[in-house]
Amino acid sequence: MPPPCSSSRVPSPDHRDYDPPTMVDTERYAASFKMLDLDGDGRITAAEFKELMGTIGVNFTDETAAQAIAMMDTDGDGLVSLEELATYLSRPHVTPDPPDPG
Ligand SMILES: [Ca+2]
Ligand SMILES: [Ca+2]
Repeated sequence: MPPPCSSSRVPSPDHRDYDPPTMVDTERYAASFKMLDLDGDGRITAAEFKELMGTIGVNFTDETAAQAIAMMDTDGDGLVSLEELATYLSRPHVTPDPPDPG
């Protein structure tokens, strides 16, 4: 006995290709990134970070700015991309350590 065909009783869920939801939502952080990326080249440098901090009245030295960049720079090229910024900002944060008086 052949099985009945052309049965449309089972609703077929959408099995279309879609991007896996594991990527960080960079769109969410694009505005913040643009604020930091002063020259608009798509990368935040330590100099840009330092300058931006200066505009809001926070004095960063070259060294502290580089340290801040390094915290976000996951691939180690010394620059922060939108993906890196988004990854950093979307990550759960721990309480930052107080500065070491040295
Ligand atoms: Ca830049
Ligand atoms: Ca990087």
